[in-house]
Amino acid sequence: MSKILRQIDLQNVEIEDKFWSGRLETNINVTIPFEYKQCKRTGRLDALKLDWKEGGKNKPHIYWDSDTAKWIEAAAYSLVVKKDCSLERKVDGVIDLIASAQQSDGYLNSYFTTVAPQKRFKNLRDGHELYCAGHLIEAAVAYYNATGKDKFLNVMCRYADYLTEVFGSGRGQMKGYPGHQVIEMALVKLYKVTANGKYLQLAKFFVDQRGNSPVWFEQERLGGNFERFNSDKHYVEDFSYNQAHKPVRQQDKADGHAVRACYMYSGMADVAAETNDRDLIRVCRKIWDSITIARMYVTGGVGSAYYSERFSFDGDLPNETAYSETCASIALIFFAQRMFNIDKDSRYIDVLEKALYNTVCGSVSFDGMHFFYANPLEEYPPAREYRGKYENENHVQSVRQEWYDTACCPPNIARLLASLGNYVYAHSGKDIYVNLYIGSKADFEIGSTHISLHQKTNYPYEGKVVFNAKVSEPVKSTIAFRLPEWCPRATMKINAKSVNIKECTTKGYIRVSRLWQNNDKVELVFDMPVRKVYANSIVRQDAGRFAIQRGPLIYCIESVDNGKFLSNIAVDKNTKFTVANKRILGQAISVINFSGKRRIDSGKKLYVYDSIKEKKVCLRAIPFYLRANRGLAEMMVWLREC
Ligand code: FUB
Ligand code: ZN
Repeated sequence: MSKILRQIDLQNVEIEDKFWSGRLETNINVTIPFEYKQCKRTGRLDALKLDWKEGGKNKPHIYWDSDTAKWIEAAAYSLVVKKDCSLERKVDGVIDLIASAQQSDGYLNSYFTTVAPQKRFKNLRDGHELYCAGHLIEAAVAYYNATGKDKFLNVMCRYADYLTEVFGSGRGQMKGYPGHQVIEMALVKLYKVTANGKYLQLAKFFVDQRGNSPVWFEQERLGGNFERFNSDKHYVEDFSYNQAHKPVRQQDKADGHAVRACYMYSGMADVAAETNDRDLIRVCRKIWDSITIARMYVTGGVGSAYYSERFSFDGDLPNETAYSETCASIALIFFAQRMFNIDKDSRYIDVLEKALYNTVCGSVSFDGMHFFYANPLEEYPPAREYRGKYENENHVQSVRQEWYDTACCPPNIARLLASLGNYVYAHSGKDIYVNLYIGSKADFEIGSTHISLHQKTNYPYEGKVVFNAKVSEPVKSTIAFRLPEWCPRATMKINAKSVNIKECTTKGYIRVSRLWQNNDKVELVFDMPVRKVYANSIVRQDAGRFAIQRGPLIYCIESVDNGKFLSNIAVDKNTKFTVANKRILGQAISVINFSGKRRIDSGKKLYVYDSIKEKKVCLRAIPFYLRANRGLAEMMVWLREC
């Protein structure tokens, strides 16, 4: 296997970007403090005091610790970006609570310790203990990397040490694995920071143990002391909900609960990369293809089925009832980045960019205090209200919510945004990869030479990107610039001299190998026309429709701009799309104007014979990430054509 790329350290990237900086500041200044208050208000923090008694307020829940952990992780990344003593003190306070909740054998879980102590590890399928452990480990690693303080890391090493005793293939060890993955990725992070190989081994054990016969979840269900969490409805005997329907190496399609699945695929890629496991990489590639060829929305959303929040079957991508959980797109981003690090192919970052700019970016409001859990591609508020009331679809809302009982998404968004700097570049040896076009300054060491890259751009609304290189001495290196999949034509100049892009592009990267000199300037221009996207016929819901895309942004129409009953609208086949500037929420936004027809009813009859009247209409689309910001509105991504 060729060298694995690594993301560069967060402290080496400084984002200064028209599109992102404001959002990232809001994340640090508003979202992170707001989510702390939510964790406090709902009892998540106090649960760690372990003093809850039956009949008391705020009964701890099986996955509360994971929300607190994700909040710490977000805070840790934000401390790298911006020093903040008062936030650091707050985190230290929570870490003290976590440390005080640790049991003498290393075990740590606020729910099981207070509510069901005799049920520890008795229901791995639903209990979320290893999921909470995973998030806590990730948070501890992030906080250690951010501050150098090792209290939390030591607590989590003790817990992980205990887990390596409990789980494994040895005599007397449990052969089980988590019902909700994430610990696989976490253990690899812990291994990288401690160099303790037993953590990597445990991650590999969890990967390879899953789905072996007899399936662990069946054994524990039939065994004594099985704790039920009212989630049996998700289980059919094929065990696919938890990706345990087959041994992992025999799986070739993304299946089951989408967040669990994509966290697991990310963990598999981690284990494969660290252990040079080609067979596991082969499996990851197959699963990647199954997602991106047949099971992913044009917005980078995955897990289309509301029922069980899961991947369903090829081409099943309904719009109005799409689940497309925010966490699932975040998990897809993790998977994409890991696969890119292994294969160095732009196809992974193309998907990462899609999920980032459309689903994730739109899942938090501009005020930083409202979040989408599900991200449907079509919205008709009365239908949503009905489903919320009678079909109990309480995670799918027409407008962003302040919090959810199951609050996995809000702190996940916060940690992803706080670590955005990790996704812009990658580096290994003499190779630097530019993956995302985000205004930034980044520092790299190539041997003893220091390179600083300064990127300036108005992406995603404009396709021009300028880089200025500062080097401590001339240095031979390859800088690879991603050629986005959506771009039909690009030009590049180095120090005003044109580059033949075709000649130096491999695996979607324009690879510039040269002796870099101080003040070298690279100018990239990506043509950014408005493009129509058509779906393959396996997506029956999109037949006769197209989506609008410009740059990485998917657009949608809303009733606020286009009137009620969006499904009455059809776009002229030959319409011209014009890009115009409009201020929305105080931001300069590129909206897209075009023309079409709207059907008009001739009376109140439900059905009429033979023909219907139409009128010409001017239409406007806005970026999908901006939807639902101007009151309750109908919204539609896939448009009919006439
Ligand atoms: O089970 C914990 C979290 O709740 C999952 O990651 C989400 O999909 C939601 O089901
Ligand atoms: Zn979520």
